Amino acid sequence: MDFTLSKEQRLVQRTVRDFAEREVGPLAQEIDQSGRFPVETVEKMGKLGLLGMMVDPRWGGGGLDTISYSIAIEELSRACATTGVICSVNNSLCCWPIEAFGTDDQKERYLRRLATTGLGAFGLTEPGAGTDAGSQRSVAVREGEGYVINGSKVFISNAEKADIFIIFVLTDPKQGSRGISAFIVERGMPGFSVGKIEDKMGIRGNGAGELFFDDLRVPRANLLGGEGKGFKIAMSTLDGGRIGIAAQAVGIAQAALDESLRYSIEREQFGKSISKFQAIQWFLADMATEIAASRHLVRRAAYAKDRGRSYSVEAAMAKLMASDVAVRVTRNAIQVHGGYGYIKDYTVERLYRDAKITELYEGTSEVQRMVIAGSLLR
Ligand code: COS
Repeated sequence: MDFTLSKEQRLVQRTVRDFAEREVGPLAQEIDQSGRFPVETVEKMGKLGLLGMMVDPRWGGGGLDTISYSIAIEELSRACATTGVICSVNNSLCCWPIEAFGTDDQKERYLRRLATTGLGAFGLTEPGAGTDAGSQRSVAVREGEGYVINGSKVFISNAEKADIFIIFVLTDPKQGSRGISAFIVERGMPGFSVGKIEDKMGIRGNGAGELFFDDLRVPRANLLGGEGKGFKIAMSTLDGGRIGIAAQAVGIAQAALDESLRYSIEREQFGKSISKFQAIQWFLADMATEIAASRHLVRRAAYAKDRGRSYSVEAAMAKLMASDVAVRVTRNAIQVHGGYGYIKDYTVERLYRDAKITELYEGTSEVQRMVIAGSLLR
């Protein structure tokens, strides 16, 4: 595999890095402190073509490959991890399944919006269905030309501001995970509401919250991919989502290395820059090595996806490693900063809190190990 970036991929990197440094990074601390959803950034990302990066231009998307996409998510997350995941959810978890499984009518009505001006959310997790995603409780019952849906979801990223939601509910409870179906629902449909937005340790501005379905009527035209196909749609969507989260983890870790380099060069103790001490140099060397290895795993998964090969295990490996590295690198970045690293004025304090969720959402590290081990033992 040749991972030299193409001219187009380098252009994406330069463009998104420039946008992230100019427009995204300066808001990161305020978003973290207030927990505010950065709606203005979403609008700007739409104008720049970042909301539907991999979507076919026919539906208003950028037609980019997955490597370019992973570079964009890395750059956004390096500046602000909240913004990185808002963008990743829209691209990987909302645009992708509609493009892969939707009808032309659904693409016209929803994908075009998601790729330009809209914002999506992915409703799979329920209070009793986290890692065991197959044990859904929400139910859709056929009625006339459509379905009536009752149930709820929790921890749904973008819930606060999204206008289009892909939700997973049982259409045939007797069939277990084979009885799950996916529906596209819109904010404002009678019977649909967004509940409490969570006050979280990190990634504080992505408006993650509850969804409620109370006799929510959805037309049959909004069933995505056919009855009973929901679990496979969710799992294959998460395979791509995990590339995005792994890229986010690389971006967070890179930001921690950037901060550590800057601080260790400027900070003096015992009459010289602390970067002259081997104890600090070893931290920096380990950080750079682990980040490079994680980035390679992300690009390897993206490369497989772009070539139409299976990428479930590659994505799981990338996410497992990159999230572990992000937590370790951000923790060690605080160590390099000493007491200053524990203070909110210093970016590494936020990066450490932001990094933790990458080991949890879109499948915990244990789920990634289940996917990897399952394939080894099959
Ligand atoms: N792509 C397509 N289909 C898949 C798939 C994938 N990546 N993984 C599993 N499937 C299919 C299987 O082929 C199987 O199909 P059949 O019913 O036809 O045999 C079906 O899905 C069930 O598979 P499996 O038995 O492996 O499912 P489990 O219920 O044992 O669950 C785990 C497996 C734990 C890996 C899965 O539930 C999971 O990923 N959980 C974490 C969910 C998650 O990431 N949540 C975060 C939500 S978004 S923040």
